[in-house]
This record gives sequence, structure tokens and C-alpha cells, in this order.
Amino acid sequence: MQRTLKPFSFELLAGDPGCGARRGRMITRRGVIETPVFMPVGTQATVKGMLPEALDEIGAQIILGNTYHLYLRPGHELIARLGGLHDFMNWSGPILTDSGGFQVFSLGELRKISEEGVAFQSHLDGSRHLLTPESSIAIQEALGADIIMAFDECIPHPAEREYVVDSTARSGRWARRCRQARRPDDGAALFGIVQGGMYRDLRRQSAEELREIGFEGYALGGLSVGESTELMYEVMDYSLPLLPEDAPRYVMGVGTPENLVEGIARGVDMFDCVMPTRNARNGVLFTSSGKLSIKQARYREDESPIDPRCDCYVCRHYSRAYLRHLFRANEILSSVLNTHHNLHYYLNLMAAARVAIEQGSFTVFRRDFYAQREQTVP
Ligand code: PRF
Ligand code: ZN
Repeated sequence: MQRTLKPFSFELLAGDPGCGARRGRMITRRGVIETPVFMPVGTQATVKGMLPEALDEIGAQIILGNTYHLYLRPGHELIARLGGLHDFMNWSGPILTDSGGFQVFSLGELRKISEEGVAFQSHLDGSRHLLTPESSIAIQEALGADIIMAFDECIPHPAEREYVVDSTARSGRWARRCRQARRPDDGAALFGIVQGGMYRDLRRQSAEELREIGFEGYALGGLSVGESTELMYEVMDYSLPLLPEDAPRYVMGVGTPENLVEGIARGVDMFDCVMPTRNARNGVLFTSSGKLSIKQARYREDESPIDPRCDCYVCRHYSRAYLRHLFRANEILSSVLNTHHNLHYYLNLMAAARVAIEQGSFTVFRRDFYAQREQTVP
């Protein structure tokens, strides 16, 4: 079966004359991905509240899964026996899995880092495990992901320079081990992850080492970890040019609609974030004029849709008053409808950005985006 798999490729179709924005096309073994792209997060083999066909309908091109969660429950071997993650969850499009290098590090006291890997205790039942670069790759391959990520450490912020030096060097050695552990007959693309904290020279070293090892794509990790927005943009500004022009660039765990627009302007091709899905479940909705909290009393008898400019299923059929009621009544449909709208908003923003880049008008698109929310370009 693996012999029929298509190789991975990335092609640049257009660049915006006014900034670093790129319009590209990625070909994975399970389909084409037009970039820039936002990847909805499906941590536990489901994008919470979304049927796969609803994801299709709103234009999701690729979703993200998590090594850490699926390894612990229900187990990657079980998923492999049942035909892989795609069949298991009924999503036939491309899947990218994160390596566990972020989730394990969020465990705090429950983990211990060594050269070998990360020993940790399950957040579910306290059982002990060791995740290594080799086992992370084996798990991601068993799941059948189309893009797999190197096992790294996401460094918190702020962090002492000395710690960042050691951690980044170790993530580099781990990246090399991931590259070697990859099964040659597996059709997944492997992406490296640049670390280096908020230190310019360490980001450069990390990027150079990853380029030397060679990956199909490159991610910026260790961003959106508590630093200011300005600092995150600054790190993007100097880190993105360190990556190969002809490979996809992915900023992990980012971000707000503003962050996506700024990332695109700087040449980012891929994003993922729990923000649209998690905020939806908390009643926070994204609109062209900014965020809205549906529980507010001002929406009690508001017959208008969440966003008059949105043409999603929810905005075509439901009022703010109804959505406020569902949220307050703690109804399941509240999460479903809110998630549908928020993901539609994110995916539509990306689709509009792609058109703008093709037309060479991303600068205008960016200015209009901020004007609608009564902000200015940062
Ligand atoms: N590494 C990995 N996954 C991640 C990150 C990282 O640094 C981040 C950083 N925001 C999100 N997800 N492996
Ligand atoms: Zn909508």
C-alpha cells in the first residue's frame, strides 16, 4: 500500500510585492493543501464539536492530531490495528501530528528531561512513560499521519540564556535522531522545529542545524509562550528568513486572527491553534470587527447573526439571542454552533488572504482587516 503513496512537495505560486506573504501549494499523500493554511486542532482524534463533513464544508484542508494524547488513549497500536487515524476518525484529508514535545512539557512536575527523552506521568492515571525522538516518530507513523513533527522541547518564557542554549542544542540532537528514526518506506513528511527562545543567535544556530539535517518543512516552535505580541513578531521577523525559501514554514500554536495576518505578512505558510475551538466553547466568537462574548446581556433580544459579514451556516440560521440562550443553558449545541462559526471565520480569513496574495494586494487586505476592527497595522 505504501508504494502507491505520493511524495511530498511544496511549490511557491506567488509572492506579495509589498511584504513577505507567500501563496503556495503543498502536496501530501492525502491531498493538496493551499497555503497559507490554518489547521483546526483535533487533539483526541476529533475536532471538538465538528463532524468531519462539517469540517469539509467550511473548507478545512488539514487537521492536527496529538501524539501525546493518542499514545495514552486509546493507544497508537490500537489505532493502527483499526486502520490508522484517518479511518478511525473518518477524516480522509491530510493530518499533521504534533510530536508530544509541547504537551509533555506542559505537565510541569510530572516530567523529567534527559538526553534520552522525556520521562513523564500520565495526566490520566499517573502511569509512567518515556517519550523519545524514536518513539515519537514511531507513534506518529503508526497513527498514519501525513506530516509528522520532530520531537523537541518547547522552552517557556522567560528562560535563562544558559537553559535555552542547552535545551536548543538537545532539541537539535533530538531532531537528528528523528530524521534517522523515520521509516524510509513511510510516506509521511517530517518537519523540523526551530527553538532558541527569544535569542536571535540561538534561533539562527537552531535553524542552521535543522537545514543541515534536512527536513521537508520547518516550524518555529517556542512562540506564543507568554512573550509580548511585539516580541513574537520580532522573533518571526528575524527567524523566518533563516529558513529555506522553497519549504513550507509553520508557526506552531499561533494564534489570534491578528497573529495569522502578521504571520502571513512575514512569510508563514501554516498555523494551528486551539483558539477558535476553545474560545467557541467559552462563548467567545470571532467576527470581522473583533471578538464578541455571547453571554453578555446586550445580546438578550438581539436578532442579528454573530457577524453580518459571515456567510456560515450558523450566521445564516441563528440569532445572537438564540446562541446566548444555548450558552447560558449549557446546551451541547452551543459548542457545536459556536465552533462551526469560529472555525469558518478562521478558514475564511485564510482563504481571503490567499486570494489577496494571488492578486498582489495583501498590503491592502491587511490594512482593511485592521480598519474593520478599528485598529491599525502594528
Ligand atoms: N513544539 C511543539 N509543538 C508546539 C510548540 C512547540 O514549540 C508550540 C509553541 N507555541 C505549540 N505547539 N512540538
Ligand atoms: Zn458565521
